Amino acid sequence: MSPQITTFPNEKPEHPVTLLSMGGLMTGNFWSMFCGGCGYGIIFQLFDKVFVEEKLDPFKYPVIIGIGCYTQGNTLVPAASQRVTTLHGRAPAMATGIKLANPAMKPIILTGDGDCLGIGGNHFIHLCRRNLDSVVLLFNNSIYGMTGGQVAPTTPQGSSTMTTLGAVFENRLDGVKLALAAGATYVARTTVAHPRTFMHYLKKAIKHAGTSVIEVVTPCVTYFGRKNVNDASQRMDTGGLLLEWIKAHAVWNNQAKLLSEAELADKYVIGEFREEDRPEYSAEYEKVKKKAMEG
Ligand SMILES: Cc1ncc(C[n+]2csc(CCOP(=O)(O)OP(=O)(O)O)c2C)c(N)n1
Ligand code: SF4
Repeated sequence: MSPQITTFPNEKPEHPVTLLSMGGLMTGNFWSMFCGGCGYGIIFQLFDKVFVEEKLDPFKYPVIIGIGCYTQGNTLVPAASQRVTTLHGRAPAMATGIKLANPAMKPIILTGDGDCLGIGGNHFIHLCRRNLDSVVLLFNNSIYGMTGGQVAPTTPQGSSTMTTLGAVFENRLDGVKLALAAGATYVARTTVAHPRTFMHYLKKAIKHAGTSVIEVVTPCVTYFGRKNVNDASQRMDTGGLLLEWIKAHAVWNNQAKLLSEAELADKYVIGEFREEDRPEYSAEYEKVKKKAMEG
């Protein structure tokens, strides 16, 4: 994709890095197509800020994007980023190909809870197992947003969704535990309500050699918030109410040790869970290639 960026006559860009938006493209007026109160705008703002603060060359960090509401963020990443929008759940396969073809690249995978833990669960497991040098930003909004609010693997028990009659009774899948079990070597979880922590973790993940997984809990006002109430029985139909709920339900991992399974059932345990050095897939693959070339 060309690093050349364009602005549109009616658009008033306030974004510090990217001056192009899909909304601007389509209407000449709007900054993005995310719902008001959605967390994705915040995430992309912070993502770009990390590139500026760390003086990263976006060209070296191809952005591999799954399918979900966040996919339109492909217009909000730094202008010089190379972007690939993949099939639903298949970003890890694309990232693996890119990394093996050009080990100097470090793919950054943007994926939703449905994309990564639902339809792409198998691909995600094997990316972590191989410890491919890449960063996975796993956006957990507790729902399938783009397709209309269906129950997701991450929807908390007892919640209400567009496709469940009464409360959700299924067990919730924990993306962090899955990444740890599968072998990812940097694993963390944070929320949109903890922006500095998110930036800190992302900076570490970019420097880490191996598979880094950062789950980011983010509000979907339209399909999760609007269908559910907070502890004061208010419908969480604004970004503020849902962000406050996320913050109140986020528990740091050292405090979580003092809580029971039942107490943690509707919580998001945040913090860093693993940071270790282990042989990285593309480096090992290069050794095999060298050996083969030597005959
Ligand atoms: C193979 C395939 N199956 C289903 C779909 C339909 N689909 C598109 S996005 C999506 C849900 C995405 O949810 P998530 O990854 O959680 O992202 P969100 O929209 O919540 O940000 C689904 C089921 C698809 N595009 N391709
Ligand atoms: S449906 Fe939910 S996740 Fe999608 S843009 Fe709207 S608030 Fe964000």
